[in-house]
Amino acid sequence: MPVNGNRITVDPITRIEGHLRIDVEVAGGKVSNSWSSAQAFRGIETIMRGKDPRSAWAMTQRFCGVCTTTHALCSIRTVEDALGVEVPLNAHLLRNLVSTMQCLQDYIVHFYHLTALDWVDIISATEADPQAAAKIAESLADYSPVGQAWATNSFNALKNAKERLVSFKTTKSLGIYGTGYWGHPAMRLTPEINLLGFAHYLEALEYQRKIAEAVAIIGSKNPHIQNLTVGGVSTAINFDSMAALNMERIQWIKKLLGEVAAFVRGAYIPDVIAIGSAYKEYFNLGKCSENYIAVPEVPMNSELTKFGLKGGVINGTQFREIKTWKDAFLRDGITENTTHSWYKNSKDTLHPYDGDQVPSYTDWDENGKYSWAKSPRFENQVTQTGPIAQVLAGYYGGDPVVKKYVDFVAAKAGIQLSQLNSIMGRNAARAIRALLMVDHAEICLETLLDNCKTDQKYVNYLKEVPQGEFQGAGFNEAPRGMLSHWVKIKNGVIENYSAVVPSTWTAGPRDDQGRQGPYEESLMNLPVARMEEPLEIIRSIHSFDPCIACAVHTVDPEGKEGINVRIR
Ligand code: NFE
Repeated sequence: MPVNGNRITVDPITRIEGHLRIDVEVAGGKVSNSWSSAQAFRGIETIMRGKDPRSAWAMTQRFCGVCTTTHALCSIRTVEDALGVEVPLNAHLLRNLVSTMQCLQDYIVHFYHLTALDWVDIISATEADPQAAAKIAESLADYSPVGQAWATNSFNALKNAKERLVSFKTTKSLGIYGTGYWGHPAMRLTPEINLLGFAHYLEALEYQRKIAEAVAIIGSKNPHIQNLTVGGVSTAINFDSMAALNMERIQWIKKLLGEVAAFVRGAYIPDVIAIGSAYKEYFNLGKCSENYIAVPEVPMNSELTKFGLKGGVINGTQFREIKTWKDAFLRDGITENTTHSWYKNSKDTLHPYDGDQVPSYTDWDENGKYSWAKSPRFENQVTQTGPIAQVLAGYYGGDPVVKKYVDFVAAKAGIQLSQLNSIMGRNAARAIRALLMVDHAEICLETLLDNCKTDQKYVNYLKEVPQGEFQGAGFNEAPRGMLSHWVKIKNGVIENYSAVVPSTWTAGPRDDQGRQGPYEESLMNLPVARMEEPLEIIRSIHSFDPCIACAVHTVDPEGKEGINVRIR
């Protein structure tokens, strides 16, 4: 960890997707300045030019190896929007299942495998008493929305987990666990809670795999699903056919989803509340912008007027509902600024339809350009996307189920709604959203089974791309927040393609007015106990679940003439 006087550079931040560099200045034990720099660039949008728009979804899901399905889905919605194609309800329901289950996998992986070890000291867990840990585990039933202790919290399971860990330690086989900040003064859990956390870390590997399997059954492959087509899905639905999505496969998905639902309700939620309660001050640290945006998600009719989850723009506590993806203020309000990003554009601030992005790498310059990510803004405001925005849109929009879950977690953790805007609050909001994903996946599955009794249509196949000029936008609430894709189509092929990605909204650098992006804001005033081991910084950045592979998209680093490169 390079430390230079009062400067810390963390490069790369690990346990994230992609390459992110964070720089901070520390004064009086607290962060006094901060910079977030996306360090990788790559590109797919430029490749899209001249391609058949019906193929865009298959290519754009390669933006990322994590949220592949979200780009596929957003892309296909974009082309359908541009060409005015209506999608049958069954196809929406299958797509919703993919989308909600993908979020579930992402959330489980994030909490247990990407951030848990920022809070759980596994070396301390080797000192735990499994009997005492099992007792604590029983008491965590109170933190579960279904009031049940997690089934495998037994003495034997915890004893096995401890023995496993002790054997890793004594044989010096800690591997990827070898370099954690164990024994750091900011680590505070008892050995018993650390043991519980580690046991669930191991179990979570299995549950994230189960939900990924359910996505693969529908999508034929995961990552990178194969079952989309403009106008619907290519997954034929026939309950009696071995060659289609049949009753056996549906039941298999139902079983996997049920097991994951039990894990989320019985282990994930109680763990987040227990860890959050032990690190209470982290509900007051790491605050960033109080402007939030989330679009409606989980479409429940072909006309795209009915959604399972609400969207909205929130400024402080002021709520404006986004009723549909067509709302003009939504589409008009999004811009991207490149004043501090490595581009030389005709204008620093552009609407996503007007891509004009020329890469211009000039090294890291804290007063000038220092990131490949751009700075998206909504109505010229620094705005956050992500689980907090998603949950607040439901809360302020009056969704009783969202309110019930938020109130439950807030009451158990002893926090106010406003404290979701914090390091621990981001982890809590993500867990709340996982509960919603479970519910909506179950609702979509039941609705599909019901609808299929009388309607087995799953595609309005688009045989040809019409001639003429079209443009359209697609939206998706991805695990990390609002994703939008933008396309211009001319004479049957793509003229321009653009993606404004959740992690870009939060990871972006300062804008033309010098306003920091959300990652940067979240680091300001954060206490740092040890300059050489800046665990607090990692905790804050991890709470956003960064995906920098998504956040930066470009191609042709040499910037050859005639090729426009744009990065999101
Ligand atoms: Ni690459 Fe993603 C999500 C999208 S990026 S993981 O969630 O879209 O923020």
